[in-house]
Amino acid sequence: MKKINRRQFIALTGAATGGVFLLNHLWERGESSQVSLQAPINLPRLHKSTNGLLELDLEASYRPVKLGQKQAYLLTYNGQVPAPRLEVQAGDTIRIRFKNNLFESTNLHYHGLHIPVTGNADNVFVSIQPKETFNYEFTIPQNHPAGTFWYHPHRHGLVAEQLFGGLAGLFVVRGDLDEIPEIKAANEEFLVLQDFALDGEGNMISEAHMSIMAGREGDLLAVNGKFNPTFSISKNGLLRWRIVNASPSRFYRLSLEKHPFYLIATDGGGLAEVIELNELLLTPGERVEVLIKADKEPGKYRLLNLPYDRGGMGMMGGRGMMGGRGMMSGRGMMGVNNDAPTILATVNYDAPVKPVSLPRKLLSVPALPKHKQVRHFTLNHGMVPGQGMVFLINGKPYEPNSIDTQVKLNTVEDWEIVNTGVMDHPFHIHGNQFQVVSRDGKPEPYRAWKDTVLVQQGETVRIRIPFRDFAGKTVYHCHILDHEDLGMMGNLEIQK
Ligand SMILES: [Cu+2]
Repeated sequence: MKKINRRQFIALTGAATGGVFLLNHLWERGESSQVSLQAPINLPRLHKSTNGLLELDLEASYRPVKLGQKQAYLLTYNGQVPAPRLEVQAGDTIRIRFKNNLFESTNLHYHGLHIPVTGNADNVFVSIQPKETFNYEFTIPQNHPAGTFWYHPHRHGLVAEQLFGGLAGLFVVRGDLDEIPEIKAANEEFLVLQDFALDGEGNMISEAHMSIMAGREGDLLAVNGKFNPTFSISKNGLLRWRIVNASPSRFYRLSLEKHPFYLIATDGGGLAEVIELNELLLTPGERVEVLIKADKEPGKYRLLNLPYDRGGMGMMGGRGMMGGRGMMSGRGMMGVNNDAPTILATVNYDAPVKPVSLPRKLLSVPALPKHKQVRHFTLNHGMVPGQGMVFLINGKPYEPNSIDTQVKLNTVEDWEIVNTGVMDHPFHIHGNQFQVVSRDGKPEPYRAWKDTVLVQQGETVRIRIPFRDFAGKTVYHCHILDHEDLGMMGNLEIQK
Protein backbone atom coordinates (compact mmCIF):
# COMPACT_ATOMS: atom_id res chain seq x y z
CA MET A 1 0.00 0.00 0.00
CA LYS A 2 1.48 3.29 -1.06
CA LYS A 3 0.78 6.44 0.89
CA ILE A 4 1.00 9.83 -0.67
CA ASN A 5 1.41 13.24 0.84
CA ARG A 6 -0.77 16.27 0.35
CA ARG A 7 1.30 17.74 -2.44
CA GLN A 8 1.11 14.54 -4.42
CA PHE A 9 -2.58 14.28 -3.74
CA ILE A 10 -3.10 17.77 -5.11
CA ALA A 11 -1.13 16.79 -8.16
CA LEU A 12 -3.07 13.64 -8.83
CA THR A 13 -6.50 15.09 -8.30
CA GLY A 14 -5.70 18.28 -10.16
CA ALA A 15 -7.13 20.05 -7.19
CA ALA A 16 -6.08 23.45 -8.49
CA THR A 17 -9.46 23.73 -10.22
CA GLY A 18 -12.57 21.63 -9.80
CA GLY A 19 -11.19 19.31 -7.19
CA VAL A 20 -10.31 22.01 -4.73
CA PHE A 21 -13.52 21.92 -2.75
CA LEU A 22 -13.52 18.18 -2.51
CA LEU A 23 -9.88 18.15 -1.56
CA ASN A 24 -10.23 20.68 1.24
CA HIS A 25 -13.33 18.95 2.44
CA LEU A 26 -11.55 15.65 2.60
CA TRP A 27 -8.48 17.03 4.32
CA GLU A 28 -10.40 19.23 6.73
CA ARG A 29 -12.48 16.33 7.89
CA GLY A 30 -9.16 14.86 8.82
CA GLU A 31 -10.06 11.46 7.42
CA SER A 32 -6.36 10.90 7.35
CA SER A 33 -3.28 12.93 6.75
CA GLN A 34 -2.51 10.54 3.96
CA VAL A 35 -4.69 9.22 1.17
CA SER A 36 -4.37 5.56 0.38
CA LEU A 37 -3.54 4.37 -3.03
CA GLN A 38 -5.34 1.18 -3.92
CA ALA A 39 -3.37 -1.96 -4.53
CA PRO A 40 -2.84 -3.30 -8.04
CA ILE A 41 -5.58 -5.57 -9.36
CA ASN A 42 -5.48 -8.16 -12.07
CA LEU A 43 -8.63 -8.18 -14.22
CA PRO A 44 -9.31 -9.15 -17.86
CA ARG A 45 -7.94 -6.77 -20.49
CA LEU A 46 -10.66 -7.70 -22.99
CA HIS A 47 -14.42 -8.04 -22.51
CA LYS A 48 -16.43 -9.50 -25.40
CA SER A 49 -20.18 -9.77 -25.66
CA THR A 50 -21.75 -13.22 -25.70
CA ASN A 51 -25.30 -14.05 -26.83
CA GLY A 52 -26.00 -10.38 -27.49
CA LEU A 53 -24.92 -9.13 -24.07
CA LEU A 54 -21.83 -7.48 -22.67
CA GLU A 55 -21.96 -7.16 -18.93
CA LEU A 56 -19.09 -6.00 -16.75
CA ASP A 57 -18.00 -4.15 -13.65
CA LEU A 58 -15.85 -1.12 -14.30
CA GLU A 59 -14.12 0.76 -11.53
CA ALA A 60 -12.29 4.07 -11.84
CA SER A 61 -9.52 4.34 -9.26
CA TYR A 62 -6.04 5.64 -8.58
CA ARG A 63 -3.57 2.74 -8.72
CA PRO A 64 0.01 1.74 -9.39
CA VAL A 65 0.57 0.54 -12.96
CA LYS A 66 3.57 -0.33 -15.07
CA LEU A 67 4.21 2.00 -17.99
CA GLY A 68 6.82 0.06 -19.89
CA GLN A 69 9.44 -0.62 -17.20
CA LYS A 70 8.43 2.49 -15.25
CA GLN A 71 6.36 2.44 -12.10
CA ALA A 72 3.57 5.00 -12.40
CA TYR A 73 0.63 6.03 -10.24
CA LEU A 74 -2.27 6.76 -12.55
CA LEU A 75 -6.03 6.95 -12.87
CA THR A 76 -7.27 3.62 -14.16
CA TYR A 77 -10.33 1.65 -15.19
CA ASN A 78 -10.06 -1.77 -13.54
CA GLY A 79 -6.44 -1.04 -12.68
CA GLN A 80 -5.34 -0.79 -16.33
CA VAL A 81 -3.80 1.83 -18.58
CA PRO A 82 -5.11 1.75 -21.24
CA ALA A 83 -8.46 0.53 -19.93
CA PRO A 84 -9.86 -2.90 -20.88
CA ARG A 85 -11.00 -3.22 -24.48
CA LEU A 86 -14.72 -3.81 -24.98
CA GLU A 87 -15.93 -5.67 -28.05
CA VAL A 88 -19.50 -5.99 -29.24
CA GLN A 89 -21.60 -6.40 -32.38
CA ALA A 90 -24.49 -4.36 -33.70
CA GLY A 91 -27.67 -5.24 -31.81
CA ASP A 92 -25.88 -6.11 -28.57
CA THR A 93 -26.92 -4.79 -25.18
CA ILE A 94 -24.24 -3.35 -22.90
CA ARG A 95 -24.51 -3.20 -19.12
CA ILE A 96 -21.70 -1.54 -17.21
CA ARG A 97 -21.86 -1.38 -13.42
CA PHE A 98 -19.63 1.62 -12.93
CA LYS A 99 -18.03 2.45 -9.59
CA ASN A 100 -16.31 5.79 -9.01
CA ASN A 101 -13.37 5.26 -6.67
CA LEU A 102 -11.68 8.51 -7.69
CA PHE A 103 -11.50 11.51 -5.37
CA GLU A 104 -13.72 13.61 -7.61
CA SER A 105 -16.83 13.20 -9.75
CA THR A 106 -16.68 11.55 -13.14
CA ASN A 107 -18.80 9.74 -15.77
CA LEU A 108 -18.40 7.81 -19.02
CA HIS A 109 -18.67 9.00 -22.62
CA TYR A 110 -18.90 6.42 -25.42
CA HIS A 111 -17.03 8.40 -28.06
CA GLY A 112 -18.34 7.88 -31.60
CA LEU A 113 -21.08 5.39 -30.81
CA HIS A 114 -24.53 6.12 -32.22
CA ILE A 115 -26.60 5.36 -29.11
CA PRO A 116 -29.03 7.45 -26.99
CA VAL A 117 -27.44 10.60 -25.56
CA THR A 118 -29.80 10.55 -22.58
CA GLY A 119 -30.65 8.42 -19.54
CA ASN A 120 -28.18 5.64 -18.71
CA ALA A 121 -26.51 5.70 -22.12
CA ASP A 122 -24.09 8.30 -23.59
CA ASN A 123 -25.25 11.00 -21.19
CA VAL A 124 -22.50 13.54 -20.47
CA PHE A 125 -24.72 15.37 -17.96
CA VAL A 126 -24.50 12.51 -15.50
CA SER A 127 -22.16 13.30 -12.61
CA ILE A 128 -21.14 10.31 -10.50
CA GLN A 129 -19.78 11.30 -7.11
CA PRO A 130 -16.84 9.60 -5.36
CA LYS A 131 -17.85 6.17 -3.95
CA GLU A 132 -21.07 6.20 -6.00
CA THR A 133 -22.04 3.58 -8.55
CA PHE A 134 -24.00 4.11 -11.75
CA ASN A 135 -25.46 1.47 -14.05
CA TYR A 136 -24.94 2.22 -17.71
CA GLU A 137 -27.21 0.31 -20.07
CA PHE A 138 -27.83 0.71 -23.78
CA THR A 139 -28.28 -1.26 -26.98
CA ILE A 140 -26.20 -0.79 -30.11
CA PRO A 141 -28.62 -0.28 -33.04
CA GLN A 142 -28.97 -3.24 -35.44
CA ASN A 143 -27.64 -1.11 -38.32
CA HIS A 144 -24.69 0.35 -36.38
CA PRO A 145 -21.50 0.41 -38.48
CA ALA A 146 -18.50 -1.65 -37.46
CA GLY A 147 -15.65 0.49 -36.23
CA THR A 148 -13.14 1.59 -33.63
CA PHE A 149 -14.72 3.67 -30.88
CA TRP A 150 -13.58 4.45 -27.33
CA TYR A 151 -14.71 5.42 -23.87
CA HIS A 152 -13.39 8.06 -21.51
CA PRO A 153 -14.62 10.47 -18.79
CA HIS A 154 -16.65 13.54 -19.80
CA ARG A 155 -17.35 15.38 -16.57
CA HIS A 156 -17.10 19.03 -17.64
CA GLY A 157 -14.21 20.87 -15.98
CA LEU A 158 -12.32 17.66 -15.15
CA VAL A 159 -12.09 15.97 -18.53
CA ALA A 160 -8.51 16.89 -19.45
CA GLU A 161 -6.96 15.93 -16.12
CA GLN A 162 -8.86 12.64 -15.92
CA LEU A 163 -7.89 11.65 -19.45
CA PHE A 164 -4.31 12.76 -18.81
CA GLY A 165 -4.34 10.46 -15.77
CA GLY A 166 -4.89 7.53 -18.14
CA LEU A 167 -8.66 6.97 -18.23
CA ALA A 168 -9.36 5.73 -21.77
CA GLY A 169 -10.21 2.42 -23.43
CA LEU A 170 -11.25 1.02 -26.79
CA PHE A 171 -14.85 0.15 -27.64
CA VAL A 172 -14.91 -1.98 -30.78
CA VAL A 173 -18.02 -2.77 -32.80
CA ARG A 174 -17.41 -5.78 -35.05
CA GLY A 175 -19.23 -6.27 -38.35
CA ASP A 176 -19.01 -6.18 -42.14
CA LEU A 177 -15.62 -4.41 -42.33
CA ASP A 178 -14.03 -7.25 -40.36
CA GLU A 179 -15.40 -9.81 -42.83
CA ILE A 180 -13.69 -8.45 -45.96
CA PRO A 181 -11.32 -11.35 -46.78
CA GLU A 182 -8.05 -9.38 -47.01
CA ILE A 183 -8.86 -7.50 -43.79
CA LYS A 184 -9.90 -10.67 -42.02
CA ALA A 185 -6.61 -12.32 -42.98
CA ALA A 186 -4.46 -9.43 -41.68
CA ASN A 187 -2.83 -9.45 -38.22
CA GLU A 188 -5.06 -7.19 -36.19
CA GLU A 189 -3.46 -4.90 -33.63
CA PHE A 190 -4.78 -2.01 -31.56
CA LEU A 191 -2.78 1.13 -30.80
CA VAL A 192 -3.96 3.36 -27.96
CA LEU A 193 -1.81 6.51 -28.09
CA GLN A 194 -1.42 8.28 -24.75
CA ASP A 195 1.05 10.79 -23.36
CA PHE A 196 2.00 11.21 -19.71
CA ALA A 197 3.95 13.63 -17.53
CA LEU A 198 5.48 11.98 -14.45
CA ASP A 199 8.00 13.03 -11.85
CA GLY A 200 10.97 10.87 -10.83
CA GLU A 201 8.80 8.81 -8.49
CA GLY A 202 6.16 8.08 -11.10
CA ASN A 203 3.61 10.54 -9.79
CA MET A 204 1.58 12.67 -12.16
CA ILE A 205 2.86 16.19 -12.49
CA SER A 206 0.49 18.83 -11.21
CA GLU A 207 -1.50 20.75 -13.76
CA ALA A 208 -0.14 23.93 -12.19
CA HIS A 209 3.06 23.12 -14.05
CA MET A 210 1.42 22.31 -17.35
CA SER A 211 0.60 24.60 -20.26
CA ILE A 212 -3.12 24.45 -19.77
CA MET A 213 -3.92 27.22 -22.24
CA ALA A 214 -2.22 25.43 -25.08
CA GLY A 215 -3.53 22.08 -23.86
CA ARG A 216 -1.41 19.86 -21.63
CA GLU A 217 1.07 17.44 -23.15
CA GLY A 218 3.45 14.96 -21.55
CA ASP A 219 6.89 13.90 -22.70
CA LEU A 220 6.23 10.15 -22.28
CA LEU A 221 4.56 8.75 -25.38
CA ALA A 222 3.02 5.36 -24.75
CA VAL A 223 1.42 2.89 -27.15
CA ASN A 224 -0.85 0.53 -25.21
CA GLY A 225 0.95 1.59 -22.02
CA LYS A 226 4.33 0.56 -23.46
CA PHE A 227 7.29 2.44 -24.87
CA ASN A 228 8.30 1.45 -28.39
CA PRO A 229 6.49 -1.92 -28.55
CA THR A 230 7.19 -4.18 -31.53
CA PHE A 231 4.48 -5.35 -33.92
CA SER A 232 5.33 -8.35 -36.05
CA ILE A 233 3.95 -9.10 -39.48
CA SER A 234 3.67 -12.81 -40.06
CA LYS A 235 3.75 -14.63 -43.38
CA ASN A 236 0.31 -13.46 -44.44
CA GLY A 237 1.97 -10.11 -45.14
CA LEU A 238 -0.66 -7.63 -43.93
CA LEU A 239 -0.92 -5.78 -40.65
CA ARG A 240 -4.14 -4.04 -39.63
CA TRP A 241 -3.73 -1.23 -37.13
CA ARG A 242 -6.69 0.30 -35.33
CA ILE A 243 -5.37 3.51 -33.83
CA VAL A 244 -6.95 5.92 -31.36
CA ASN A 245 -5.50 9.21 -30.20
CA ALA A 246 -6.45 9.04 -26.51
CA SER A 247 -4.26 12.00 -25.48
CA PRO A 248 -6.04 15.09 -24.14
CA SER A 249 -4.17 17.58 -26.36
CA ARG A 250 -1.31 16.03 -28.29
CA PHE A 251 -1.57 15.68 -32.07
CA TYR A 252 0.15 12.67 -33.62
CA ARG A 253 1.65 13.01 -37.09
CA LEU A 254 2.49 9.40 -37.86
CA SER A 255 4.90 8.04 -40.41
CA LEU A 256 6.19 4.48 -40.81
CA GLU A 257 9.68 4.26 -42.30
CA LYS A 258 9.60 3.19 -45.99
CA HIS A 259 5.95 2.10 -45.76
CA PRO A 260 2.77 3.93 -46.73
CA PHE A 261 -0.42 3.52 -44.72
CA TYR A 262 -3.44 2.12 -46.54
CA LEU A 263 -6.40 3.82 -44.89
CA ILE A 264 -9.51 1.63 -44.67
CA ALA A 265 -11.59 3.33 -41.94
CA THR A 266 -12.00 6.63 -40.11
CA ASP A 267 -13.85 7.59 -36.90
CA GLY A 268 -17.24 6.23 -37.93
CA GLY A 269 -16.19 3.09 -39.81
CA GLY A 270 -15.13 1.80 -43.23
CA LEU A 271 -14.34 3.84 -46.34
CA ALA A 272 -15.58 3.02 -49.84
CA GLU A 273 -12.05 2.24 -51.04
CA VAL A 274 -8.50 2.11 -49.76
CA ILE A 275 -6.64 5.45 -49.62
CA GLU A 276 -2.83 5.43 -49.70
CA LEU A 277 -1.17 7.93 -47.34
CA ASN A 278 2.45 8.58 -46.39
CA GLU A 279 1.48 10.36 -43.18
CA LEU A 280 -1.45 10.28 -40.82
CA LEU A 281 -2.40 13.28 -38.71
CA LEU A 282 -4.46 12.15 -35.76
CA THR A 283 -5.90 14.86 -33.51
CA PRO A 284 -7.24 14.03 -30.01
CA GLY A 285 -10.27 11.76 -30.21
CA GLU A 286 -9.76 10.68 -33.83
CA ARG A 287 -9.39 7.05 -34.92
CA VAL A 288 -8.13 5.42 -38.09
CA GLU A 289 -7.76 1.89 -39.34
CA VAL A 290 -4.89 1.23 -41.72
CA LEU A 291 -3.32 -1.73 -43.47
CA ILE A 292 0.45 -2.06 -43.72
CA LYS A 293 2.01 -4.24 -46.39
CA ALA A 294 5.18 -6.14 -45.56
CA ASP A 295 6.59 -5.71 -49.06
CA LYS A 296 10.05 -4.22 -48.35
CA GLU A 297 13.32 -5.81 -47.25
CA PRO A 298 12.71 -7.86 -44.10
CA GLY A 299 13.79 -5.90 -41.04
CA LYS A 300 12.72 -3.40 -38.42
CA TYR A 301 10.93 -0.17 -39.31
CA ARG A 302 10.14 2.63 -36.89
CA LEU A 303 6.76 4.24 -36.43
CA LEU A 304 7.60 7.91 -35.93
CA ASN A 305 5.68 10.79 -34.49
CA LEU A 306 6.76 13.80 -36.59
CA PRO A 307 6.74 17.42 -35.39
CA TYR A 308 3.53 19.36 -35.87
CA ASP A 309 2.83 22.96 -34.92
CA ARG A 310 -0.74 23.33 -33.70
CA GLY A 311 -0.30 27.00 -32.86
CA GLY A 312 0.03 28.97 -29.68
CA MET A 313 -0.76 32.18 -27.94
CA GLY A 314 2.47 34.12 -27.56
CA MET A 315 3.67 33.78 -23.98
CA MET A 316 1.35 30.91 -23.20
CA GLY A 317 1.78 29.26 -26.51
CA GLY A 318 3.12 26.06 -27.83
CA ARG A 319 6.61 27.40 -28.26
CA GLY A 320 6.92 27.82 -24.51
CA MET A 321 8.02 30.62 -22.25
CA MET A 322 11.59 30.84 -23.45
CA GLY A 323 11.10 31.43 -27.11
CA GLY A 324 10.90 27.86 -28.07
CA ARG A 325 14.19 26.13 -27.48
CA GLY A 326 14.83 26.58 -23.76
CA MET A 327 14.01 24.51 -20.73
CA MET A 328 10.33 25.25 -21.02
CA SER A 329 9.90 24.63 -24.70
CA GLY A 330 7.09 22.39 -25.74
CA ARG A 331 3.75 22.17 -24.08
CA GLY A 332 4.52 20.00 -21.12
CA MET A 333 6.91 21.04 -18.43
CA MET A 334 9.48 18.43 -19.28
CA GLY A 335 11.23 20.21 -22.10
CA VAL A 336 9.53 18.37 -24.94
CA ASN A 337 11.39 18.98 -28.12
CA ASN A 338 8.79 19.69 -30.76
CA ASP A 339 11.31 19.61 -33.55
CA ALA A 340 12.53 16.03 -33.36
CA PRO A 341 10.62 12.92 -34.40
CA THR A 342 9.83 10.48 -31.58
CA ILE A 343 9.83 6.71 -31.95
CA LEU A 344 6.43 5.30 -30.98
CA ALA A 345 6.69 1.68 -32.04
CA THR A 346 8.55 -0.75 -34.29
CA VAL A 347 7.25 -2.96 -37.08
CA ASN A 348 9.21 -6.12 -37.68
CA TYR A 349 9.19 -8.87 -40.30
CA ASP A 350 12.01 -11.36 -40.36
CA ALA A 351 11.45 -13.22 -43.59
CA PRO A 352 10.21 -12.05 -46.97
CA VAL A 353 6.46 -12.50 -47.30
CA LYS A 354 4.62 -13.40 -50.46
CA PRO A 355 2.97 -10.41 -52.12
CA VAL A 356 -0.58 -9.89 -50.91
CA SER A 357 -3.28 -7.78 -52.45
CA LEU A 358 -5.27 -5.05 -50.79
CA PRO A 359 -9.07 -5.14 -50.85
CA ARG A 360 -10.33 -3.42 -54.01
CA LYS A 361 -13.68 -2.41 -52.58
CA LEU A 362 -14.61 -1.76 -48.98
CA LEU A 363 -18.06 -0.54 -47.89
CA SER A 364 -20.65 1.83 -49.23
CA VAL A 365 -20.41 5.39 -47.90
CA PRO A 366 -23.58 7.03 -49.22
CA ALA A 367 -23.76 10.74 -49.95
CA LEU A 368 -26.00 12.59 -47.52
CA PRO A 369 -29.13 14.33 -48.80
CA LYS A 370 -28.90 18.05 -49.48
CA HIS A 371 -28.95 20.14 -46.35
CA LYS A 372 -31.92 22.26 -45.32
CA GLN A 373 -30.06 24.49 -42.93
CA VAL A 374 -26.58 25.99 -42.65
CA ARG A 375 -25.29 26.91 -39.22
CA HIS A 376 -22.17 28.85 -38.39
CA PHE A 377 -19.76 28.26 -35.55
CA THR A 378 -16.76 30.47 -34.82
CA LEU A 379 -13.93 29.15 -32.64
CA ASN A 380 -11.66 31.54 -30.74
CA HIS A 381 -10.43 32.44 -27.28
CA GLY A 382 -10.66 35.57 -25.15
CA MET A 383 -10.51 37.10 -21.71
CA VAL A 384 -13.54 37.12 -19.42
CA PRO A 385 -13.41 39.27 -16.25
CA GLY A 386 -13.09 37.03 -13.22
CA GLN A 387 -12.42 33.94 -15.30
CA GLY A 388 -9.26 34.88 -17.15
CA MET A 389 -8.55 33.17 -20.44
CA VAL A 390 -11.48 31.21 -21.82
CA PHE A 391 -12.19 29.40 -25.06
CA LEU A 392 -15.25 30.43 -27.02
CA ILE A 393 -17.75 29.16 -29.56
CA ASN A 394 -19.61 32.01 -31.27
CA GLY A 395 -18.10 34.42 -28.75
CA LYS A 396 -19.41 32.58 -25.67
CA PRO A 397 -17.81 30.25 -23.14
CA TYR A 398 -19.78 27.11 -22.19
CA GLU A 399 -22.85 27.76 -20.09
CA PRO A 400 -24.18 24.44 -18.67
CA ASN A 401 -27.80 25.58 -18.47
CA SER A 402 -28.19 27.12 -21.91
CA ILE A 403 -29.24 25.48 -25.16
CA ASP A 404 -26.87 26.80 -27.78
CA THR A 405 -28.10 24.91 -30.82
CA GLN A 406 -31.49 23.33 -31.50
CA VAL A 407 -31.92 20.90 -34.35
CA LYS A 408 -34.77 18.66 -35.49
CA LEU A 409 -34.53 14.89 -35.33
CA ASN A 410 -34.31 13.22 -38.76
CA THR A 411 -32.95 16.27 -40.55
CA VAL A 412 -29.58 16.90 -42.17
CA GLU A 413 -27.67 20.15 -41.62
CA ASP A 414 -24.49 21.73 -42.90
CA TRP A 415 -22.32 23.22 -40.19
CA GLU A 416 -19.69 25.74 -41.15
CA ILE A 417 -16.97 25.91 -38.53
CA VAL A 418 -14.56 28.84 -38.72
CA ASN A 419 -11.41 29.04 -36.64
CA THR A 420 -10.52 32.73 -36.21
CA GLY A 421 -7.99 31.98 -33.46
CA VAL A 422 -4.29 31.22 -33.41
CA MET A 423 -4.46 27.57 -32.39
CA ASP A 424 -5.85 24.47 -34.10
CA HIS A 425 -9.11 23.09 -32.66
CA PRO A 426 -10.38 19.56 -33.37
CA PHE A 427 -14.19 19.84 -33.33
CA HIS A 428 -16.17 16.88 -31.95
CA ILE A 429 -19.92 16.26 -32.00
CA HIS A 430 -21.53 13.63 -29.78
CA GLY A 431 -24.07 11.06 -30.91
CA ASN A 432 -24.03 11.28 -34.72
CA GLN A 433 -21.33 10.79 -37.35
CA PHE A 434 -20.91 13.43 -40.07
CA GLN A 435 -19.11 13.85 -43.39
CA VAL A 436 -16.63 16.62 -44.16
CA VAL A 437 -17.86 18.51 -47.24
CA SER A 438 -15.03 21.00 -47.76
CA ARG A 439 -12.07 22.79 -46.20
CA ASP A 440 -11.63 26.44 -47.15
CA GLY A 441 -14.07 25.80 -49.99
CA LYS A 442 -12.04 22.88 -51.40
CA PRO A 443 -14.14 19.72 -51.65
CA GLU A 444 -12.98 16.84 -49.46
CA PRO A 445 -11.27 14.26 -51.74
CA TYR A 446 -13.20 11.24 -50.43
CA ARG A 447 -16.31 10.53 -48.36
CA ALA A 448 -15.79 9.27 -44.83
CA TRP A 449 -17.67 9.12 -41.55
CA LYS A 450 -16.21 11.36 -38.87
CA ASP A 451 -17.09 12.52 -35.38
CA THR A 452 -14.03 14.73 -34.86
CA VAL A 453 -12.58 17.08 -37.47
CA LEU A 454 -9.55 19.32 -37.30
CA VAL A 455 -10.23 23.01 -37.93
CA GLN A 456 -6.81 24.61 -38.31
CA GLN A 457 -5.89 28.20 -37.46
CA GLY A 458 -7.66 30.45 -39.95
CA GLU A 459 -9.50 27.58 -41.62
CA THR A 460 -13.19 27.13 -42.49
CA VAL A 461 -14.48 23.56 -42.50
CA ARG A 462 -17.96 22.59 -43.70
CA ILE A 463 -19.49 19.35 -42.48
CA ARG A 464 -22.84 17.64 -43.24
CA ILE A 465 -24.52 15.94 -40.32
CA PRO A 466 -27.68 13.83 -40.10
CA PHE A 467 -29.46 13.77 -36.72
CA ARG A 468 -30.82 10.25 -36.57
CA ASP A 469 -32.79 8.05 -34.19
CA PHE A 470 -32.16 9.69 -30.82
CA ALA A 471 -33.60 12.94 -29.47
CA GLY A 472 -32.24 14.73 -26.43
CA LYS A 473 -29.57 17.06 -25.20
CA THR A 474 -25.87 16.51 -25.82
CA VAL A 475 -22.75 18.55 -26.64
CA TYR A 476 -20.20 19.57 -29.28
CA HIS A 477 -16.77 20.81 -28.30
CA CYS A 478 -13.07 21.15 -28.99
CA HIS A 479 -11.29 17.84 -28.34
CA ILE A 480 -8.23 19.56 -26.95
CA LEU A 481 -9.81 18.80 -23.62
CA ASP A 482 -8.27 21.71 -21.75
CA HIS A 483 -10.01 23.99 -24.27
CA GLU A 484 -13.25 22.10 -23.67
CA ASP A 485 -12.87 22.42 -19.88
CA LEU A 486 -12.09 26.13 -20.35
CA GLY A 487 -15.29 26.81 -22.26
CA MET A 488 -15.06 25.62 -25.86
CA MET A 489 -18.25 23.55 -25.73
CA GLY A 490 -21.91 24.08 -26.60
CA ASN A 491 -25.16 22.30 -25.72
CA LEU A 492 -27.03 20.72 -28.62
CA GLU A 493 -30.69 19.85 -28.35
CA ILE A 494 -32.03 17.32 -30.83
CA GLN A 495 -35.81 17.82 -30.82
CA LYS A 496 -38.38 15.16 -31.68
CU1 LIG B 1 -9.23 23.69 -29.01
